[in-house]
Amino acid sequence: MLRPQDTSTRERKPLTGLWRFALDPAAEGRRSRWFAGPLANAREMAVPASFNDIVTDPAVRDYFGDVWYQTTVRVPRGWADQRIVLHFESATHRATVWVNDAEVVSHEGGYTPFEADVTEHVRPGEEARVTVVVDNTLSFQTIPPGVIEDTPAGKRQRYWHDFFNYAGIHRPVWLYARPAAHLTDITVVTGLDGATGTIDYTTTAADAEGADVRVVLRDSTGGEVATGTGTGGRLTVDNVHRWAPGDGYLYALEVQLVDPAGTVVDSYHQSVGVRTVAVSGNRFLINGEPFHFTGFGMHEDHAVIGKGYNDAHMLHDFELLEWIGANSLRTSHYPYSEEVLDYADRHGIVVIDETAAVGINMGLGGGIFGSQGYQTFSPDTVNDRTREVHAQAIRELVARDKNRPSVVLWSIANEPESDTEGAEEYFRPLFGLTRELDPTRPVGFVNVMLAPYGKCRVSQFADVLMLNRYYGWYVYTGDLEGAEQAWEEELRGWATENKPIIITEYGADTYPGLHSVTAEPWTEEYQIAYLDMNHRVFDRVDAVVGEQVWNFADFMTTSGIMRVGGNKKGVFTRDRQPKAAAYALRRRWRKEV
Ligand code: BDP
Repeated sequence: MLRPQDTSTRERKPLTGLWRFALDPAAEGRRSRWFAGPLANAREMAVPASFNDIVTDPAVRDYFGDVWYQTTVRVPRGWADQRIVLHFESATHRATVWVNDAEVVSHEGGYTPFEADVTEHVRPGEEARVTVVVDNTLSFQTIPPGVIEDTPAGKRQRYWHDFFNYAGIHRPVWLYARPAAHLTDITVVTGLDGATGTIDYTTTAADAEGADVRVVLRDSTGGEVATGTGTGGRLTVDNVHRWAPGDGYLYALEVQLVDPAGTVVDSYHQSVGVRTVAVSGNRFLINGEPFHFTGFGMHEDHAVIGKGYNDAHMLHDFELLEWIGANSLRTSHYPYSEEVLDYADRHGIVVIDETAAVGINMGLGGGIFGSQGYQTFSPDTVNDRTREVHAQAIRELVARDKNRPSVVLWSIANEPESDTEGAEEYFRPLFGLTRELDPTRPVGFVNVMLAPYGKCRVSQFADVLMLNRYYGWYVYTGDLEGAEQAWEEELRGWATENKPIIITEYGADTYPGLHSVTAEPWTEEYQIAYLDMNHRVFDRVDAVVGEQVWNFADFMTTSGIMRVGGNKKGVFTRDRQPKAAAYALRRRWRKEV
């Protein structure tokens, strides 16, 4: 699927703004055909945004089930003779869409795009009604998983991940026009041979019999540097300007579909960063050079808009990353907006790209978030069907982000149960699938404390070890000396595996403004002392090639005795003010005193 673009042959129109919105607690909307007319008893809702925190009604905030969104769009009159497509960058966690009275598409998974050709259902120059039912329910067969429990007070949604289940239409929606004969996909794989860069491209097209493909590669000033013909081929660039961490240099590949008369019938622009990624022994190499990750696990999370995409927030978060000296981030715990990845591509920020497979671990959830009594892998819980949904999530993530130079590593799950036979069986094929889909990038998953060195049965499949550890927080709380010893001992065990190790989470909840002379947990002083202890350990273990603090900023979670207005492990507060640890990290990462 190619993302909507304005080119010489394509045009797009955003459907963002205020839509009509209604809850459907009795799940009657589909049966009663709510899509067949103006949505009754609707309130206004912003798109993109999570719906949860916009209104004051607790019934909306904690709602699970179907919610309905509706808008009308006037189809540009100039789009006659074009194919007209309706495109969603995401709808969390699943959606079905109608255009006027016709059902046009359904999609499972809250963080990847989907679209439908709606040409037969609209008329250029006229208005069309777009209705979407979004369902945010989580079950054992969804990614992430959850369960609806019957309680004396009614049904409750439980889940095993530590962030609020924000839902809605979180990202832009587009109506766009493309030609009947059109490009459907482009793949680029880059290589380096000394100072020469190579770009292997492949393209696919639809309804394009007899058409040929022409490609033109331009540098950042628009100068032509290479051309090619054919649906696939190799371009070479002498004295190539490499994409590198901190230097997000992009070439622009224009792909043209040309009919037998020589007319360009479709044109699409693919940005290309020429770089290589490899793992060699315990080193992670970008362009053949060892790379050390600094940065954070993050969240798409802001006051009021929840997980909704916003240009200003996106830019500001990247400003803070730059300020603090972060060269990388992990899209914990789901694929982030494409706009975020675009920025990372343009600015040389290195990305660990993660699926939404978080919380496949009922042992962990039982301890921390209060949902006990389930076995993780079983025919009634996380099962073969779940794995197929997970596989599809991996396919869609790779399809979406495969051409991005910023993405250097796939993380196919966060903290799943990984010390059991069931886990080994569940994950083996998913690693195989990911490698088959993308042979060019390392693959890993994020290991949890409950499956320490010597116990984990899934890390054998990973190219890179990603570890989340909370020595000095969940264990050895307040005892940084004990934590330091135990942590180093475990890490030295992992180091014997001769793989690069990235510490993908280490962090301590910190209430901004809370201080103590002796470092007490929850104080700003403790957060600094905790990070310092971790850094001493990392600096002593050669295999550690990355440190990503949990978390960039405080974020919203479900309520619970472990959380105070959300998770407070942020180095920045939720409104992006620095805690004292931010300055300490800045000194370490920017090597400034
Ligand atoms: C890990 C999870 C992360 C949590 C974090 C924490 O990967 O999502 O928010 O710990 O407890 O278990 O703060």
